[in-house]
Amino acid sequence: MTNLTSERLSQMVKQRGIELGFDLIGIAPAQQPLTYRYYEQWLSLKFHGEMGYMERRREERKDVRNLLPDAKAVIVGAVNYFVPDEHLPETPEPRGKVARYAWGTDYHEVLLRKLEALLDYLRALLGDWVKGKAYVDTGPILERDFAVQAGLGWFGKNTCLINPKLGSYLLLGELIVNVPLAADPPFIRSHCGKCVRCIEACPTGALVAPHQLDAKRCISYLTIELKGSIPRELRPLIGTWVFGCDICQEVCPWNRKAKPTKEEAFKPRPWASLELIRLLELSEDEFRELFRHSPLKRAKRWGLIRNACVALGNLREVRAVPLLVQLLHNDPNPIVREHAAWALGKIATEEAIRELRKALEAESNETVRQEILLSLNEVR
Ligand code: B12
Ligand code: SF4
Ligand code: SF4
Repeated sequence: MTNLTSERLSQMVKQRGIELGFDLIGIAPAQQPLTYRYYEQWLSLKFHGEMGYMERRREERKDVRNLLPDAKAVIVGAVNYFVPDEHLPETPEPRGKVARYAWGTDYHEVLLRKLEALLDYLRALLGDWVKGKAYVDTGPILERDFAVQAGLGWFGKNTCLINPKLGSYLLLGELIVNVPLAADPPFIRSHCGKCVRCIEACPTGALVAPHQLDAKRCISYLTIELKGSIPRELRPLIGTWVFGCDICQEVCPWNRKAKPTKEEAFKPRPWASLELIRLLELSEDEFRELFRHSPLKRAKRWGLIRNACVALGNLREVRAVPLLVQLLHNDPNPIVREHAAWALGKIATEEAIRELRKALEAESNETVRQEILLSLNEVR
């Protein structure tokens, strides 16, 4: 053991965290989250959609001591990932938008490495008895809740954690430890005031009330998490987002002061802005190679092509017709064929309509046939 006080230990851990590249770091007691009841309510309203993993392991989510039995503290770190638009790579038009958090190297890799280094530091300081578990979007823990408990910020009405100095372009990671560390005071006060910009700006109405997000309507869910068809009525509202969405953060006054990230790994990589037509001809091998270190790999090749079809349909992009036609006739995945049909119906050139009619004769999948029929009906 050591004769360092829990206050001194906390100070040392936080200093080490800042040296490791966290922009904010705080300590919460290892206890129940403050907002567990809101999570239960969210599930009962079915706002999680098809994210089955959000329903599982509720006991662990209820109390971090179910994740690490002799847990004493939760160290919460946040890294600012903001990069101004001017730093985006030059990409030929038409372009698909990618949410900022995904512009650089996969944040899971980046933050987990820092948390593991922090655990090594504690072990070197105190001995091998130190146990820790690190999470970055990777486990049953209400991460924003522990960030609030650790004093890093408040829950915005857009549900994001907002820090008064840095705004909300922050990624979170937690290290649960069996070391008694002095906790920071929680961030109790909301600074949203009467503002409702995020709620008004959300194009799909996903923010159904302050602090309540119906993920089934959220573009981030629709373009990343949803494994099936994007509901037809929501497709026109997605615009050109192909991976995630930033609108409810872009309009937030607390992000006006956002400072560029210091984290090299978060500087924009080639996938930060995507050439939409090029996406349509991406092979599995190219997809794997291009997105190996990118969060975009989560969408899978077919998911990204589905999203590109929606974006190109919304743009009425005539140059995309030949490749959309190829997908409509030849892609083995019915979800891709369905969304290619939708895009062709929106673009509605003579060629697009002719090919939709032709595809109807050959198509055997009922959902794709329905889509073709609806699309043809709309252009008549
Ligand atoms: C599932 C999930 C999603 C889902 C659902 C989002 C959601 N709001 O729940 C989808 C796919 C839509 C999503 C989108 C995004 N996500 Co996400 N996501 C998660 C995940 C895995 C779980 C979130 C969760 O527990 N949801 C359950 C609901 C109930 O929680 P909640 O909406 O956050 O609400 C909390 C509070 O608002 C509060 N609350 C609820 N009602 C009320 C009422 C009052 C009065 C008060 C005071 C509080 C309050 O309690 C709730 C529980 O703590 C976390 C990682 C993790 N394990 O925590 C990342 C996480 C939340 N996501 C993150 C990010 C970056 C995003 C995106 C910005 C990505 C993008 N640009 O596309 C968007 C933001 C969309 C948005 N406005 O939330 C970051 C957020 C960082 C931050 N600054 O807040 C996290 C923490 C990942 C990480 N490790 O950094 N995400
Ligand atoms: S991420 Fe986009 S779609 Fe989701 S709540 Fe925010 S503005 Fe709405
Ligand atoms: S836009 Fe306004 S209401 Fe929404 S999170 Fe920001 S300050 Fe809060």
